[in-house]
Amino acid sequence: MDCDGAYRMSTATARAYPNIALVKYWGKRDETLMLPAAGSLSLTLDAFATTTRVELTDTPEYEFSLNGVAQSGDSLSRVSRFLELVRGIAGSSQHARVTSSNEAPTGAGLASSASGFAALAVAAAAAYGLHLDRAALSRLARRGSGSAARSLIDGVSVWHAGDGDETSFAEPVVAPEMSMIIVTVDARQKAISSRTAMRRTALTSPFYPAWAETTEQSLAAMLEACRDQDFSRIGRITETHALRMHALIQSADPPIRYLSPTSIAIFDAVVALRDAGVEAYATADAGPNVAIISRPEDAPAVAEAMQQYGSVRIVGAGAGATLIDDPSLEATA
Ligand code: 2P0
Repeated sequence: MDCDGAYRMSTATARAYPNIALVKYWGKRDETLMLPAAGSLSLTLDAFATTTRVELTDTPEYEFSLNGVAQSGDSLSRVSRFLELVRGIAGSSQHARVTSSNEAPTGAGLASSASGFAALAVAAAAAYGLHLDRAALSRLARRGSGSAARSLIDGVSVWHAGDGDETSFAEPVVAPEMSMIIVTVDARQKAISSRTAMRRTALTSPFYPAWAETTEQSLAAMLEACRDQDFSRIGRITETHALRMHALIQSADPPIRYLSPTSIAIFDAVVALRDAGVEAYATADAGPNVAIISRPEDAPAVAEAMQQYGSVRIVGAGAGATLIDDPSLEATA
């Protein structure tokens, strides 16, 4: 409280980018603390930003607007639960108004929950007056959405499974320069959220224990490949691990399938590109869109070959979530 008895209003704005995993996160070993079944590794992008402003208020509830639309239901309660956590750490009694805008289509498998909670973690921590280092911000973002832990970090990062809350955060990994060619096959919201699908997979797939174990092996191999600046090995691990994840998801009961016939055609086209001498490797998240990695000099050729499958964008390594000067957020509903 200020001396005049009014609560001091504090506002902060942050920008974060999505990340695309090359070694995937799929499943939690602790849903409350959001600890993953295994570690993962990703590239934070330089496109599809989320910009989020958090203003402390004297209102009786949290408020959340996304792309100019006031949110309610699950979307609001997920943000409110996260803010409750931040407020508790800060020892504050104030609520907050969150105003967010996404450049990527929300829920279309372009990891908007990663950029969303990374930006929210950074802005909320600042608005509530918390001074957290990068690892602590990554841990905080993880509580909102697992993959958000990695969007705190520039470029390639590893999110350690850790042995508890304190050790499960992302940190930078030195890796060769790569481009990512994003092929958007379908920008609509997916039918089954990652969180629901992960839970079903963990509960019902007979392959899940093997997935958790082999993902740690894939991660160790990937870290070695990054250290050796071995793009070909990075690519092979990326594509194999993506297809393993989708095989796992399809083995849930009832089964879940995110890849569409067009997604499969793109995976095949990437193999054909390699046969023709252009080294590219495909991955896909919880949706039909496909992300392809290549050396930067090969990206235009890959993009050209993908035009027939959807809208194509070449992106590169971007910055971890950070505070920015408060812009006027445009309503882009
Ligand atoms: C990843 N995905 O590693 C994997 C690959 C999608 C496929 O992390 O429940 O939105 O909020 O922790 O982070 C998507 O899952 O799930 C995801 P929660 P999240 O990027």
